[in-house]
Amino acid sequence: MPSSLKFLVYFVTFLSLCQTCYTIREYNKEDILKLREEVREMFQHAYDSYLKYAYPYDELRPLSCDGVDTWGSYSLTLIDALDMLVIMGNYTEFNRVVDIVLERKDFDTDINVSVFETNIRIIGGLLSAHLLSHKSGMKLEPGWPCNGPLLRLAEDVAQRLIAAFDTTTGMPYGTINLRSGVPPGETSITCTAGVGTFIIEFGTLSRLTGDPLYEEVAYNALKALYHHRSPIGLVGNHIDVMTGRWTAQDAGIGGGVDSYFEYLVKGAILLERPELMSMFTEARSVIDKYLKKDDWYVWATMLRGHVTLPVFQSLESYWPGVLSLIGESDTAMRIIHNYHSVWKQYGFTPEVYNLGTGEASSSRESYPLRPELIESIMYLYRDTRDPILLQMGEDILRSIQHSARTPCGYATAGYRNHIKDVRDHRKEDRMESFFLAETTKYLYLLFDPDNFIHNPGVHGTVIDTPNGECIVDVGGYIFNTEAHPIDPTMLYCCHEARQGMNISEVHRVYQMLEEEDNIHFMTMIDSTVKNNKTETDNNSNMSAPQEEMQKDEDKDQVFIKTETRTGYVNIDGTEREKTKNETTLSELLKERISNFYNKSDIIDKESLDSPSDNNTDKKVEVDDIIIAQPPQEEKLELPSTARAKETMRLLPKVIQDFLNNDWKKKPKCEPQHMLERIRREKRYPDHLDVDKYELLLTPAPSFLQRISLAGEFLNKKQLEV
Ligand code: DMJ
Repeated sequence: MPSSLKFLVYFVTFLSLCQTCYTIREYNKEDILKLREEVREMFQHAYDSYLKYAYPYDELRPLSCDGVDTWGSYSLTLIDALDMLVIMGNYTEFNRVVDIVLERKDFDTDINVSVFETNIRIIGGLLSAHLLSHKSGMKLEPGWPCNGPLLRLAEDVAQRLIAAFDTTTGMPYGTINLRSGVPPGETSITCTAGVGTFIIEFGTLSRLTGDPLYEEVAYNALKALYHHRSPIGLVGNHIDVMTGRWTAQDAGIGGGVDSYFEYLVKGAILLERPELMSMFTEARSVIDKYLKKDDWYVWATMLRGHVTLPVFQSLESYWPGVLSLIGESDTAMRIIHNYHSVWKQYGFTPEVYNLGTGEASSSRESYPLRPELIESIMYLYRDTRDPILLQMGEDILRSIQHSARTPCGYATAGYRNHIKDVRDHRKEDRMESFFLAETTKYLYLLFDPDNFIHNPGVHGTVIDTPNGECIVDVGGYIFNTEAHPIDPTMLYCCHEARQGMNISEVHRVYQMLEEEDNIHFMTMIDSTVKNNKTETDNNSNMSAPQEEMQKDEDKDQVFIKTETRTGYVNIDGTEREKTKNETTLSELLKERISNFYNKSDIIDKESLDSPSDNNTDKKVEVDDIIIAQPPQEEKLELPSTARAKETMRLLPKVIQDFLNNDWKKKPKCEPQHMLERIRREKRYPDHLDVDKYELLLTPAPSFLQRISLAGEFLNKKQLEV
């Protein structure tokens, strides 16, 4: 057969196959909105059932019609579902639930929780609700969005998680006790996503509150992962956060790693940190080189790139969505067709699908109502408007309605370790909170083209903030990995706050002042400082800094040192920079002990904290993986000898109490010290591309400007031209 004829035959066969696979339906606006309403009803059914049968437990059990605590006993589903109420325009219910959530003042509970899940679901949910609250007509606190009760609650949770990052590598532990920090004996092994999925929530917190702690700690953890990549540039699945040693060396884009890659891209866009994009671009090129096979992704050894598992995981379906964010929708479309073919085969995507056999892997066949496939479909539809994506969305809607709906909610499809699975759609008694936070949200947004979330930067809202006017709600929302949207422009409303004034903190100080004990405590500190001065005066030993403090007090100002902050907050609500010679309580303490020991055998904690010069850049090679040298252990000697006891007696009562109560019991993580240590050690160098770009800063970067990375981060050379 001549080759031209052969080509024609192939072409006709191909066309007819396409017709068999997809008869593409046409959707007019009415059809699409009808689907949206069906999704609204789906959400409502699950949400009402949760409130009726499960609240205040974390999750609904959709077969038993009751509730169960799963991740932390913090009414997880309610917080995870909050922002969806705003997206659907149900402001009355949103305002009602916010009041319920705010009945709790903090998250002080003696319970061990996953640092990762608490961050993405609780902190993410609270932050998103905080930023969307202006849409619901709710009364906003002065200083919003840099202030507000939901923001304070989110920060309270973050403060409880922060101790997890106090490790030798700066990568966090996987579990924390919300009251007491890292549980004794906690394993130091964490998955990669558990290390690299904080920059969106923590960056948002830092930009809104003005406290750099969160963003720097999250950024440091991301750099740590990058630093520990294998010589060929891949990362593994689990790492020991104390030694930096990889304990699971399979590289892939799915479970255990997924949101690390997602956060490099989204963190770069949200926080305007192009170096994160460079880190992603490098990771992407080795992923394509070693893991990509015919628009599927497999698992391989991180050291050599040898294929270990030729499988597709349902969790991997977020990947085409990430590619669409970086302008690669063509590639993403090819991949999504593959993933959708698995959905068609089973009516769901099984947790693990064997690419070799073309079958769901045995015992990993369930579908726990995951959002990833519909997430990518939503992103791609925004970019391409290809109607086949609407059809894929409708397929997903139909399957879930048909096989997962129960009289009181929606259920995970399939039994693990059982033949009853996605192949016959038997149900399991679980509805994870992400069904309401993510799956229904992405479905709804796919079918709601005019939703405010899709605003392409053509209109915005001007709001007044303590830092002047600010334009918000211009679109370009960045979804955290639990689908909680963050309005990027709001992060720039608190720009001034970032420079110094911390409104949220000032509010907290006022609250503390209202409580008698705290006034008493501050008066004690204040009078202690005064007494000390008198005492030192009597010894004719008054130092210049103390004289300076006297001047401040003459102005009738009470100041306190907040342990996680860098400065002082005056009683009038302003934040005061530490003057050059000002003495802090801890410095005073150190100085007094030092005087007692005649500066001979005083423990200089500063010097213990700093690694010696020649230690800073030391690396050792183990199993071809670069492992950072652990720094010297912090030693904090307590005044236990007779001499030290004598010193103690000389100290003011308030300091004695502090030493007796806190120091002796357990060394607690001091976030400010941790941050200072991270800055001092500079364990991981910044990516070289940090200096390569000049950012275009505008008060309200438009959706198009922000989303198109090429346009947003202009190479310095381009700017010169
Ligand atoms: C969600 O909690 C998040 O999307 C996370 O990144 C991955 N797992 C679930 C959804 O499948």
